[in-house]
Amino acid sequence: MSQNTILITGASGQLGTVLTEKLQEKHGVVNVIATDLRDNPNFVGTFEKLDATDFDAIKEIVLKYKVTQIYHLAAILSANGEKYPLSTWDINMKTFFNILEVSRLHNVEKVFFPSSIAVFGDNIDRIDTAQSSNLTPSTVYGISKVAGENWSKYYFEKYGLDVRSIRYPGVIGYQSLPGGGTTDYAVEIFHKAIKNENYECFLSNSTTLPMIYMEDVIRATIDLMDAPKKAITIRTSYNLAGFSFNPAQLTKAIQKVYPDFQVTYNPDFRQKIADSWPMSIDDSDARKDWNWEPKYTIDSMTIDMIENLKIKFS
Ligand code: AKB
Repeated sequence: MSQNTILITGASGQLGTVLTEKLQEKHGVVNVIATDLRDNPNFVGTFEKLDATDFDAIKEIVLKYKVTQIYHLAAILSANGEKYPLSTWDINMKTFFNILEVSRLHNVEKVFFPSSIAVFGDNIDRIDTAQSSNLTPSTVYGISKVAGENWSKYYFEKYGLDVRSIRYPGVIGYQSLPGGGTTDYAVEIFHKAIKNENYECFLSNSTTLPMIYMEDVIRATIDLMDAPKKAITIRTSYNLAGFSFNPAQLTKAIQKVYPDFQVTYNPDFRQKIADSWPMSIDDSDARKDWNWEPKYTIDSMTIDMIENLKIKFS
Protein backbone atom coordinates (compact mmCIF):
# COMPACT_ATOMS: atom_id res chain seq x y z
CA MET A 1 0.00 0.00 0.00
CA SER A 2 1.33 3.45 -0.90
CA GLN A 3 2.52 5.88 1.74
CA ASN A 4 0.51 8.76 0.30
CA THR A 5 -2.02 10.65 2.36
CA ILE A 6 -4.48 12.40 0.11
CA LEU A 7 -6.59 15.46 0.85
CA ILE A 8 -9.54 16.27 -1.42
CA THR A 9 -11.36 19.59 -1.36
CA GLY A 10 -14.86 19.70 -2.86
CA ALA A 11 -15.15 15.99 -2.09
CA SER A 12 -18.97 16.09 -2.04
CA GLY A 13 -19.20 17.62 -5.52
CA GLN A 14 -19.88 15.95 -8.88
CA LEU A 15 -16.31 14.76 -9.44
CA GLY A 16 -15.21 14.71 -5.82
CA THR A 17 -17.74 12.06 -4.84
CA VAL A 18 -16.43 9.59 -7.40
CA LEU A 19 -12.75 10.52 -7.22
CA THR A 20 -12.77 10.11 -3.44
CA GLU A 21 -14.04 6.54 -3.73
CA LYS A 22 -11.48 5.68 -6.42
CA LEU A 23 -8.64 7.14 -4.33
CA GLN A 24 -9.87 5.23 -1.26
CA GLU A 25 -9.70 2.01 -3.32
CA LYS A 26 -6.23 2.86 -4.55
CA HIS A 27 -4.58 4.25 -1.42
CA GLY A 28 -6.69 2.71 1.36
CA VAL A 29 -9.66 4.35 3.11
CA VAL A 30 -7.54 5.58 6.04
CA ASN A 31 -5.20 7.45 3.68
CA VAL A 32 -7.87 9.64 2.07
CA ILE A 33 -9.18 12.76 3.80
CA ALA A 34 -12.35 14.05 2.17
CA THR A 35 -13.33 17.65 2.86
CA ASP A 36 -16.15 19.92 1.81
CA LEU A 37 -17.84 23.13 2.90
CA ARG A 38 -20.82 21.19 4.21
CA ASP A 39 -20.88 18.21 6.56
CA ASN A 40 -21.40 14.79 5.01
CA PRO A 41 -22.93 12.61 7.74
CA ASN A 42 -23.26 9.51 5.52
CA PHE A 43 -19.62 9.54 4.40
CA VAL A 44 -17.69 6.28 4.78
CA GLY A 45 -14.10 7.12 5.74
CA THR A 46 -12.43 10.28 7.08
CA PHE A 47 -14.37 13.47 6.44
CA GLU A 48 -13.54 16.97 7.68
CA LYS A 49 -15.75 20.01 7.19
CA LEU A 50 -13.46 22.59 5.53
CA ASP A 51 -13.86 26.08 4.17
CA ALA A 52 -10.92 26.21 1.75
CA THR A 53 -10.86 30.02 1.89
CA ASP A 54 -9.49 29.57 5.44
CA PHE A 55 -5.69 29.10 5.21
CA ASP A 56 -5.31 28.03 8.86
CA ALA A 57 -8.05 25.43 8.57
CA ILE A 58 -6.32 23.81 5.57
CA LYS A 59 -2.97 23.96 7.31
CA GLU A 60 -4.40 22.28 10.41
CA ILE A 61 -5.74 19.34 8.37
CA VAL A 62 -2.53 19.01 6.33
CA LEU A 63 -0.44 18.87 9.53
CA LYS A 64 -2.90 16.65 11.43
CA TYR A 65 -2.90 13.94 8.75
CA LYS A 66 0.59 14.57 7.27
CA VAL A 67 -0.95 15.11 3.86
CA THR A 68 1.33 14.41 0.85
CA GLN A 69 -1.06 15.04 -2.06
CA ILE A 70 -3.98 17.42 -2.56
CA TYR A 71 -6.74 17.24 -5.17
CA HIS A 72 -8.27 20.72 -5.08
CA LEU A 73 -11.72 20.33 -6.62
CA ALA A 74 -13.63 23.05 -4.75
CA ALA A 75 -14.66 25.85 -7.15
CA ILE A 76 -17.61 27.83 -8.42
CA LEU A 77 -18.41 26.76 -12.01
CA SER A 78 -19.11 28.75 -15.17
CA ALA A 79 -22.85 29.45 -15.00
CA ASN A 80 -23.10 30.14 -11.27
CA GLY A 81 -19.93 32.21 -11.51
CA GLU A 82 -21.62 34.66 -13.88
CA LYS A 83 -24.27 35.40 -11.24
CA TYR A 84 -21.61 36.49 -8.71
CA PRO A 85 -18.48 37.45 -10.70
CA LEU A 86 -16.43 39.13 -7.97
CA SER A 87 -17.10 36.61 -5.23
CA THR A 88 -16.43 33.80 -7.75
CA TRP A 89 -13.01 35.29 -8.49
CA ASP A 90 -12.32 35.71 -4.76
CA ILE A 91 -13.37 32.17 -3.85
CA ASN A 92 -11.73 30.38 -6.79
CA MET A 93 -8.43 32.23 -6.41
CA LYS A 94 -8.25 32.38 -2.60
CA THR A 95 -8.87 28.67 -2.20
CA PHE A 96 -6.22 27.80 -4.79
CA PHE A 97 -3.62 30.19 -3.33
CA ASN A 98 -4.25 28.64 0.08
CA ILE A 99 -3.67 25.15 -1.34
CA LEU A 100 -0.50 26.24 -3.15
CA GLU A 101 0.93 28.05 -0.14
CA VAL A 102 0.08 25.36 2.42
CA SER A 103 1.59 22.79 0.04
CA ARG A 104 4.77 24.81 -0.46
CA LEU A 105 5.24 25.44 3.26
CA HIS A 106 4.25 22.05 4.66
CA ASN A 107 5.81 19.35 2.49
CA VAL A 108 2.87 18.45 0.26
CA GLU A 109 4.49 16.75 -2.74
CA LYS A 110 1.82 16.90 -5.43
CA VAL A 111 -1.23 19.02 -6.14
CA PHE A 112 -3.99 18.41 -8.70
CA PHE A 113 -5.72 21.51 -10.09
CA PRO A 114 -8.74 21.01 -12.36
CA SER A 115 -8.81 23.51 -15.21
CA SER A 116 -11.54 23.54 -17.86
CA ILE A 117 -12.44 24.05 -21.51
CA ALA A 118 -13.74 27.38 -20.12
CA VAL A 119 -10.19 28.77 -20.48
CA PHE A 120 -10.90 29.17 -24.21
CA GLY A 121 -12.91 32.03 -25.71
CA ASP A 122 -12.34 34.43 -28.62
CA ASN A 123 -9.93 33.78 -31.46
CA ILE A 124 -9.68 30.02 -31.33
CA ASP A 125 -10.31 27.29 -33.87
CA ARG A 126 -13.40 25.79 -32.24
CA ILE A 127 -12.83 22.42 -33.88
CA ASP A 128 -9.92 20.41 -32.46
CA THR A 129 -8.88 23.37 -30.34
CA ALA A 130 -5.12 23.16 -29.89
CA GLN A 131 -3.26 23.00 -26.57
CA SER A 132 -1.54 26.31 -27.29
CA SER A 133 -4.61 28.27 -28.43
CA ASN A 134 -5.40 31.79 -27.21
CA LEU A 135 -6.72 31.86 -23.66
CA THR A 136 -9.25 34.71 -23.64
CA PRO A 137 -12.14 33.28 -21.62
CA SER A 138 -15.69 34.64 -21.62
CA THR A 139 -16.52 33.84 -17.99
CA VAL A 140 -15.05 34.73 -14.61
CA TYR A 141 -14.72 30.99 -13.96
CA GLY A 142 -12.62 30.71 -17.13
CA ILE A 143 -10.51 33.70 -16.11
CA SER A 144 -9.86 32.10 -12.72
CA LYS A 145 -8.85 28.84 -14.44
CA VAL A 146 -6.38 30.62 -16.78
CA ALA A 147 -4.88 32.38 -13.77
CA GLY A 148 -4.78 29.08 -11.84
CA GLU A 149 -2.97 27.37 -14.73
CA ASN A 150 -0.31 30.08 -14.76
CA TRP A 151 0.10 29.96 -10.97
CA SER A 152 0.50 26.18 -11.20
CA LYS A 153 3.40 26.66 -13.61
CA TYR A 154 4.85 29.42 -11.43
CA TYR A 155 4.83 27.28 -8.27
CA PHE A 156 6.42 24.40 -10.17
CA GLU A 157 9.15 26.55 -11.69
CA LYS A 158 9.85 28.74 -8.66
CA TYR A 159 9.36 26.31 -5.77
CA GLY A 160 9.43 22.87 -7.41
CA LEU A 161 5.87 22.12 -6.24
CA ASP A 162 4.60 19.33 -8.49
CA VAL A 163 1.25 20.78 -9.59
CA ARG A 164 -0.54 18.86 -12.36
CA SER A 165 -3.68 19.86 -14.22
CA ILE A 166 -6.26 18.88 -16.84
CA ARG A 167 -8.65 21.12 -18.78
CA TYR A 168 -11.83 19.18 -18.07
CA PRO A 169 -14.57 18.96 -20.68
CA GLY A 170 -18.18 18.69 -19.41
CA VAL A 171 -18.34 15.64 -17.14
CA ILE A 172 -21.22 13.14 -17.37
CA GLY A 173 -21.82 10.58 -14.64
CA TYR A 174 -24.69 8.73 -12.96
CA GLN A 175 -23.13 8.84 -9.48
CA SER A 176 -23.62 12.54 -8.72
CA LEU A 177 -25.18 15.74 -10.00
CA PRO A 178 -23.23 18.69 -11.40
CA GLY A 179 -23.87 22.12 -9.92
CA GLY A 180 -23.85 25.44 -11.73
CA GLY A 181 -22.07 24.55 -14.98
CA THR A 182 -22.90 25.17 -18.65
CA THR A 183 -22.58 21.48 -19.53
CA ASP A 184 -25.00 20.33 -16.79
CA TYR A 185 -27.77 19.63 -19.32
CA ALA A 186 -25.96 16.47 -20.42
CA VAL A 187 -26.57 14.92 -16.98
CA GLU A 188 -30.01 16.43 -16.26
CA ILE A 189 -31.38 15.04 -19.54
CA PHE A 190 -30.75 11.44 -18.39
CA HIS A 191 -32.53 11.98 -15.06
CA LYS A 192 -35.65 13.05 -17.01
CA ALA A 193 -35.40 10.25 -19.59
CA ILE A 194 -35.29 7.43 -17.04
CA LYS A 195 -38.41 8.86 -15.36
CA ASN A 196 -40.18 8.88 -18.74
CA GLU A 197 -40.37 12.67 -18.58
CA ASN A 198 -39.48 15.09 -21.36
CA TYR A 199 -36.67 17.62 -20.99
CA GLU A 200 -36.40 21.35 -21.66
CA CYS A 201 -32.82 22.10 -22.66
CA PHE A 202 -31.18 25.43 -21.82
CA LEU A 203 -28.85 25.18 -24.87
CA SER A 204 -29.89 25.05 -28.53
CA ASN A 205 -30.12 21.69 -30.29
CA SER A 206 -26.95 22.33 -32.37
CA THR A 207 -24.60 23.43 -29.56
CA THR A 208 -21.68 21.02 -29.84
CA LEU A 209 -19.41 20.82 -26.78
CA PRO A 210 -16.56 18.59 -25.60
CA MET A 211 -17.76 16.09 -22.97
CA ILE A 212 -16.31 13.11 -21.13
CA TYR A 213 -17.70 10.15 -19.20
CA MET A 214 -16.98 9.98 -15.47
CA GLU A 215 -15.04 6.73 -15.65
CA ASP A 216 -12.73 8.17 -18.31
CA VAL A 217 -12.15 11.46 -16.52
CA ILE A 218 -11.34 9.79 -13.19
CA ARG A 219 -8.89 7.45 -14.92
CA ALA A 220 -7.29 10.42 -16.71
CA THR A 221 -6.89 12.33 -13.45
CA ILE A 222 -5.29 9.44 -11.60
CA ASP A 223 -3.08 8.50 -14.57
CA LEU A 224 -1.80 12.06 -14.81
CA MET A 225 -1.02 12.13 -11.08
CA ASP A 226 0.75 8.74 -11.35
CA ALA A 227 2.79 9.64 -14.45
CA PRO A 228 6.55 9.96 -13.97
CA LYS A 229 7.54 13.57 -13.33
CA LYS A 230 9.78 13.68 -16.37
CA ALA A 231 6.84 12.75 -18.63
CA ILE A 232 4.95 15.92 -17.72
CA THR A 233 5.85 18.49 -20.37
CA ILE A 234 2.90 20.82 -19.76
CA ARG A 235 2.90 22.64 -16.46
CA THR A 236 -0.10 24.86 -17.15
CA SER A 237 -2.85 22.32 -17.94
CA TYR A 238 -3.42 19.49 -20.43
CA ASN A 239 -6.15 19.53 -23.07
CA LEU A 240 -8.28 16.40 -22.68
CA ALA A 241 -11.01 15.01 -24.92
CA GLY A 242 -13.65 12.32 -24.47
CA PHE A 243 -16.25 12.85 -27.20
CA SER A 244 -18.20 15.80 -28.58
CA PHE A 245 -21.93 16.05 -29.28
CA ASN A 246 -24.83 18.48 -29.34
CA PRO A 247 -28.18 18.12 -27.53
CA ALA A 248 -29.91 16.81 -30.69
CA GLN A 249 -27.32 14.03 -31.05
CA LEU A 250 -27.59 13.13 -27.36
CA THR A 251 -31.38 13.06 -27.66
CA LYS A 252 -31.07 10.62 -30.60
CA ALA A 253 -28.75 8.38 -28.57
CA ILE A 254 -31.25 8.35 -25.66
CA GLN A 255 -34.16 7.69 -28.05
CA LYS A 256 -32.50 4.39 -29.03
CA VAL A 257 -33.49 3.27 -25.51
CA TYR A 258 -36.52 5.54 -24.91
CA PRO A 259 -38.10 6.10 -28.38
CA ASP A 260 -40.80 8.44 -26.98
CA PHE A 261 -38.35 10.74 -25.21
CA GLN A 262 -38.70 14.37 -26.38
CA VAL A 263 -36.59 17.48 -25.82
CA THR A 264 -37.67 21.10 -26.26
CA TYR A 265 -35.21 23.98 -26.47
CA ASN A 266 -35.26 27.20 -24.51
CA PRO A 267 -31.72 28.65 -24.55
CA ASP A 268 -30.86 31.01 -21.67
CA PHE A 269 -27.73 32.97 -20.63
CA ARG A 270 -25.70 29.76 -20.72
CA GLN A 271 -26.00 29.64 -24.53
CA LYS A 272 -23.59 32.55 -24.89
CA ILE A 273 -21.05 30.81 -22.65
CA ALA A 274 -21.34 27.57 -24.62
CA ASP A 275 -20.95 29.46 -27.92
CA SER A 276 -17.59 30.79 -26.73
CA TRP A 277 -16.21 27.33 -25.95
CA PRO A 278 -14.54 24.78 -28.25
CA MET A 279 -16.63 22.20 -30.06
CA SER A 280 -13.87 19.61 -29.89
CA ILE A 281 -10.41 19.39 -28.35
CA ASP A 282 -7.00 18.31 -29.63
CA ASP A 283 -5.53 16.30 -26.75
CA SER A 284 -2.45 14.94 -28.52
CA ASP A 285 -0.07 16.11 -25.75
CA ALA A 286 -1.95 14.10 -23.09
CA ARG A 287 -1.91 11.08 -25.43
CA LYS A 288 1.81 11.45 -26.07
CA ASP A 289 2.99 12.31 -22.54
CA TRP A 290 0.95 9.94 -20.36
CA ASN A 291 -0.80 7.64 -22.85
CA TRP A 292 -4.27 9.14 -22.49
CA GLU A 293 -7.00 7.41 -24.47
CA PRO A 294 -10.75 7.65 -23.80
CA LYS A 295 -12.77 4.42 -23.70
CA TYR A 296 -16.34 5.69 -24.00
CA THR A 297 -18.30 6.89 -27.04
CA ILE A 298 -21.59 8.79 -26.89
CA ASP A 299 -23.47 5.49 -27.42
CA SER A 300 -21.60 3.38 -24.85
CA MET A 301 -21.83 6.25 -22.33
CA THR A 302 -25.59 6.60 -22.94
CA ILE A 303 -26.22 2.89 -22.36
CA ASP A 304 -24.09 2.85 -19.21
CA MET A 305 -25.74 6.01 -17.83
CA ILE A 306 -29.25 4.66 -18.36
CA GLU A 307 -28.48 1.21 -16.91
CA ASN A 308 -26.88 2.69 -13.80
CA LEU A 309 -29.46 5.42 -13.22
CA LYS A 310 -32.24 2.83 -13.51
CA ILE A 311 -30.54 0.71 -10.82
CA LYS A 312 -29.90 3.77 -8.64
CA PHE A 313 -33.49 4.98 -8.72
CA SER A 314 -35.31 1.60 -8.83
C1 AKB B 1 -18.94 23.99 -16.52
O1 AKB B 1 -19.85 23.77 -17.34
O2 AKB B 1 -18.76 25.08 -15.97
C2 AKB B 1 -17.99 22.86 -16.21
C3 AKB B 1 -16.75 22.96 -17.04
C4 AKB B 1 -16.81 22.60 -18.47
O3 AKB B 1 -15.73 23.34 -16.55
N1 AKB B 1 -18.63 21.61 -16.39
